[in-house]
Amino acid sequence: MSQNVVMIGLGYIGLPTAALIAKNQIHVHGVDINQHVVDTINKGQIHIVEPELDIAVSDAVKAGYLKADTKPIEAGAYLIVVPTPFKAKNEPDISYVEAATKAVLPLLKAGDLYIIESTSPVGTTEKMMELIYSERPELKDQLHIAYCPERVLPGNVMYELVNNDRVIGGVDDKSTDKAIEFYSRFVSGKLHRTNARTAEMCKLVENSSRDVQIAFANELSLICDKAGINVWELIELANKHPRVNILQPGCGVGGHCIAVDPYFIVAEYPMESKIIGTAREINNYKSFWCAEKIQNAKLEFELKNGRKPSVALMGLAFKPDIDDLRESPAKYIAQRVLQNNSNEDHYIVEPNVDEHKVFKLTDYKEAVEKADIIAFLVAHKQFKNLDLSGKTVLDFCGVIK
Ligand code: SAJ
Repeated sequence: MSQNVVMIGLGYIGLPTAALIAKNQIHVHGVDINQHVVDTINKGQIHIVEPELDIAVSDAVKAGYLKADTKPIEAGAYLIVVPTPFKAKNEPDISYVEAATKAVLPLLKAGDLYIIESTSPVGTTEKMMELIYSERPELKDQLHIAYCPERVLPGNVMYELVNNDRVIGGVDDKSTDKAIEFYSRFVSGKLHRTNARTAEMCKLVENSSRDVQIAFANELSLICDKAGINVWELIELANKHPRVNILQPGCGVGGHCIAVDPYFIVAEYPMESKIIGTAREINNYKSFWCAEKIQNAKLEFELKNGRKPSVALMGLAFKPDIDDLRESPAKYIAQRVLQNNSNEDHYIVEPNVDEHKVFKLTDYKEAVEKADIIAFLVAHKQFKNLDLSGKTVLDFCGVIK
């Protein structure tokens, strides 16, 4: 197998993976449809926020092992690391995977390795295999085709890419062997072999499992609110049991993975995926419920004090201590609360972001000082130990517990 790798997709996963492969002195030709991304990388710079990625990319480009382009070239291995977004009704859209496959199709030759890393519905790898062999029948059974999901945590990508175990599933044994051989050159975590369908399902199940567990914690928070029980204390006590490990409730589930991947299962197996589907509903409902709670607190305040309150919405990110606001339940809640109330006093706080296109941001200390109602949406470290005396506090994420 030739050493060269073509990486299609230079985003949050593709670029760090490309840099890691290049660090191991394998030539990587990174491909992205966005010319700005290509130019930025070729200058040795990056277009996303991820610790240590800047140095890895700049080193790889300087050493001549990483080059970006808008078109693929001939190589020994092709990695597809593009997004799999949604169509209407929460159905996965594999058109980017398809387009990437079509782009490399004319370049493929016997013995090449073709790997999909993009989160994909079960059966996608086989579908792409059929597409490839229908266009290039002379290559039938001569390619090595596999699926290997990424499972890194944003913010810790450069470490986890190397150290996490990987699940690798080929369309046949030979493909699995070849893919394992490939990853063993830059991954030090264990490489677990399986078939393509199981590997695809494994990624979906990992994130669905977390979603279901968070839904359980969120459901408890709704029950405890009615029952007059402190849910944080309850969970801490229940977790003293050696075989119980309940996660933390929050204002909903965000990010680009856990709030999304379960739908890949539900869309295809709706009758069988009752718990997975309901977990999605509970976690979505939790955000709506938080927004309603804030509205109710405002009305109560007005009835009691004869004036409209000012409100601090604490946090916009999708989880604590990051600057990523995409698919964020806190952002959804802020939007809902501000709807039709824009003339009232709202302080929007996000200490990890300097400026926002839509929201006018306020320093967290100033917001807490000025507001009557403080709603904690994200448990950022800055929010612990603030003086909240005299304030109405809505703690949706366990900042004060
Ligand atoms: N959350 C809670 N309660 C908890 C834990 C998390 O409400 O006890 C919320 C967070 O606030 C956030 C959401 O869940 O809104 C997701 O956060 P996360 O830290 O659980 O996960 P992500 O989305 O940053 O990354 C996940 C990881 N998957 C798992 O932990 C099973 C990561 O390993 C995957 O690589 C990533 O999804 C992905 O790309 O699929």
